Amino acid sequence: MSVKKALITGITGQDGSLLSELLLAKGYEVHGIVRRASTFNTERLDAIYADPHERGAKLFLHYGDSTEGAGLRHVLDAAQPEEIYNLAAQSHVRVSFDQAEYTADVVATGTLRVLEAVRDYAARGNAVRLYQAGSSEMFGASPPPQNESTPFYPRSPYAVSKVAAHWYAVNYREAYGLFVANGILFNHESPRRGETFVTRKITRALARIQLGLQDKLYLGNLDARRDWGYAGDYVEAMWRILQYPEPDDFVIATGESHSVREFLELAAAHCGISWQKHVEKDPRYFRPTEVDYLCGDASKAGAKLGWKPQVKFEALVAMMMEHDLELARQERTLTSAGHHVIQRGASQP
Ligand code: NDP
Ligand code: GDR
Repeated sequence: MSVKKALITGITGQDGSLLSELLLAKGYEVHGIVRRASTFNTERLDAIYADPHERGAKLFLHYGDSTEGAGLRHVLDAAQPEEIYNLAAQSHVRVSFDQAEYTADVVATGTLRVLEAVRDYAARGNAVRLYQAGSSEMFGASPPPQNESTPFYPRSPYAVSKVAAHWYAVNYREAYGLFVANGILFNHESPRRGETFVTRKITRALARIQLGLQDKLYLGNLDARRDWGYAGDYVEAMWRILQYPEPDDFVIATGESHSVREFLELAAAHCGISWQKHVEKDPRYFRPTEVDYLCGDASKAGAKLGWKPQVKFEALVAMMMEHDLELARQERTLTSAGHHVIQRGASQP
């Protein structure tokens, strides 16, 4: 039997790396698109990357960028995938207010470039299925619970771009009969979450405070409510969406919502910190327009895909806290041995 091949854009991100591991474990050959950078940006893939010259390598990386269609077409021809997961994005909501045009280029037009490439690839006789990474941010100001019938009301350039990408995907499905499916995923986190998203920013900082490595944590709006799940469960949902017999759109969520303050309280309790002494508000972390309350209804995914989240909120917070406490312990060991450890991202959004 021939090995199934998948292509992942955004493979170096939180979801891309977790999805790669899932697909490799299922026996897939995995291809990923990586941006050229002057420093290494493949850290999340280190555990699974083998030199392609080695026998039995199953993970292959190709240079490319969502802002360029020609390169994408070359990668499709080289990789010959049956499944494509379009995860590449400038995915930070706050940053999208500062880099609105770039965000639209990568998130909205970037998806259009993938769809155009897939359209031609399919026209050459290739059977292919495409997963488009949609977001609960598309619901924005629409009140909860949000499901597949909830109207979109995006509140940031990022969210507007994701709505455009969603409708491009629906249009290409209807116009050209392509297998294109949208996952509308609510926030999902893990120890691999980027350090400028609020959950990881909190767990990294509290761990360092606990170990005496820093004193303050600057945050924005603590009242926003999010439906936070575990990223490992959500990449499983992406795969299931593409195995479903027809292309369709699915909300993926836990159905439970918590405020940023609740996340902070639980994380602080886990490491025995009184967070009020350390947390200060900084206006630059507030957004010009905020999404106040997200809580998803994933009953369609439950009924049709048999998907349900495995990791509860409390376990997610504990998992991230434990991971970052270990990182902070390692950092303290180095510091006490006289090494200078650079704390990355301290002044980023
Ligand atoms: P990350 O920000 O961790 O990863 C984004 C990925 O996109 C990285 O591999 C990044 O590369 C890549 N990328 C960024 N810009 C470009 C570009 N111009 N060309 C090619 N690749 C690019 O995001 P997540 O893994 O958390 O999310 C995956 C997808 O799911 C994204 O589309 C996101 O918007 C969406 N999403 C995420 C949710 C979440 O809660 N995590 C919820 C709903 C949707 P590099 O490493 O070089 O920066
Ligand atoms: P979000 O995630 O915007 O929901 O987008 P983020 O973790 O950035 O913000 C969640 C909430 O926390 C509030 N907040 C802060 N956020 C950040 N980043 N930094 C802070 O200091 C801070 N203080 C308070 C925010 O205002 C917000 O209300 C994520 C991304 O992964 C998107 O790509 C994805 O589509 C959505 O989740 C679903």
